[in-house]
Amino acid sequence: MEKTFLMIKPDGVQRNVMGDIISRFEQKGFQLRAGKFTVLSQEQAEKHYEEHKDKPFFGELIEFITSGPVFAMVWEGDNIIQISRMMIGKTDPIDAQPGTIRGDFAAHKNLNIIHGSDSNESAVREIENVFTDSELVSYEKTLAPWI
Ligand code: RTP
Ligand code: MG
Repeated sequence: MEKTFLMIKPDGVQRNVMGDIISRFEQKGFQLRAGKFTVLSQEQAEKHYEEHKDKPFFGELIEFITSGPVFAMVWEGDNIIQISRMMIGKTDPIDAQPGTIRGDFAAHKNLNIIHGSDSNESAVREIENVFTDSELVSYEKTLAPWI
């Protein structure tokens, strides 16, 4: 089973859409393994976005992602990385389709509500950056074996 790191960004927290976003992943049939409401440190933020460290928008991105609380989560499910990226929608809300999280809630590229890992390698790095192994909870979903 694949795991991904999803994080409701500071704007998503401020906009009061955390419940709706979590509902979407629950209703899809994915399983929550861990959650942490926290403010990322400078070091965690730089590690999280390390692939963008040479981009001109890096400073602004780090400032934004550390500007307030985020809700960091680990979710699990078949092909969850690809499917959750589809549910999140394109980076720029101009391109994000209605029905996606960014298509429904975001109006600006820098305020796009949620992060989702883009590969298994990123997911492993991003999860380790915020969670310890013992913070990942394993449990059986006994009510819906058909999902
Ligand atoms: P994220 O990592 O936050 O989930 O977003 P993403 O994969 O859809 O997009 P990515 O290319 O990884 O970019 C990370 C975040 O940087 C901001 N960005 N600004 N000014 C710009 O041209 C620019 N490009 C990207 C966005 O807020 C994006 O979510
Ligand atoms: Mg990204």
